Amino acid sequence: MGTKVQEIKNKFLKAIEGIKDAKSLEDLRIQYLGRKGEITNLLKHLKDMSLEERRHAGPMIQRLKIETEELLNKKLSDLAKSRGDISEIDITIPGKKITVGHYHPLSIVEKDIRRIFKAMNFSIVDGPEIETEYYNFDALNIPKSHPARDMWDTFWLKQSVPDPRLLLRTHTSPVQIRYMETHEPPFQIIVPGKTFRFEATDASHEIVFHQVEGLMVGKDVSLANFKFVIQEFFKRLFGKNLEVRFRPSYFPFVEPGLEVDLQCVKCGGKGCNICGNSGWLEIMGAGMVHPKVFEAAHYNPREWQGFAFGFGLERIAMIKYNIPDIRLFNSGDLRFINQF
Ligand code: FA5
Repeated sequence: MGTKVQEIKNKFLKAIEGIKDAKSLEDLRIQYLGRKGEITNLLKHLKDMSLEERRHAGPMIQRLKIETEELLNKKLSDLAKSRGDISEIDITIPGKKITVGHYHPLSIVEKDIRRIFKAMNFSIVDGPEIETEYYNFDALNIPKSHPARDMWDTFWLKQSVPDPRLLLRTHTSPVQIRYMETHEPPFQIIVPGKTFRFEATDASHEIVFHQVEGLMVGKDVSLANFKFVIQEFFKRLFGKNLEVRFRPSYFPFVEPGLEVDLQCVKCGGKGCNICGNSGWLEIMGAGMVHPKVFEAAHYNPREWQGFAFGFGLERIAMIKYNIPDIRLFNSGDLRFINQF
């Protein structure tokens, strides 16, 4: 009987080695342990043996049966593992910490600005970063030979076709014209976007920066409306009431033109290092839309009036978070960025 058991065992071991899938494994199990299986038959035969033979053969066949079952189970789990059904997961190992990303400070401030103006019923509008000379300058009442063009140092594009002349927009104001060309007043919009100037960088100037343009046009929109809107905007952005003051200034596309100053967010007007001890922060250019700009957009300037403004997003973020140098925004320095 010993030889027979050993024979079956060897045959089984050889067979199981070549098994590659669960179906063949099940066939193998049936072949040996099924109702008419080879090992089952051996067990059935025990009853025909003498007591002496049974004592000897019984435990041997039982051992073979157990070993065969164990090998079949192991093979089944090996096959599952190699298919990726089961991995060796140790559920007691502490989880790996996933570092969660966060918004860049400029994105945080831009989202705040969008939310505040949206709540005041402004629409959010987009425009191209590569602009034509016409929209960036001419339509905004800045003709070719006018010295005011020097206010905006410009990146001109190299072109194989000379007309229209293309540039990287120096401000978001061209979107005023683009929007008016395709919409009827009354309306109020803001235009957040990227702008480019060919100038030396320092703590408050970058080559690539962001502006937010504002434009509100209606039958009787005035600077009083502008003052309310802008004061309300700052109140919601900085979470407190802050005074705003207007100083006369010059931009070819507005008349009258203004510089808007905001009461210093840090010292409240007493004077500190942020406001250069003046108590005020220069914050944006603004004014009433120039009649020539309305004409360029085919509006009747006697019928419509409105205000426009434009401010630097970086400047607002620097004030809000007390950031001393504009170049930090694009520095890629994690010590800076992880503070937000
Ligand atoms: C303009 O660009 C006008 N288009 C704004 C305007 C719109 C006036 C509508 C009237 C009516 P200015 O060149 O001053 O204006 O730029 C506006 C703001 O952009 C500045 O106050 C400043 O915060 C920001 N800015 C300008 N140049 C840079 C620069 N190189 N780097 C970072 N921010 C800048």
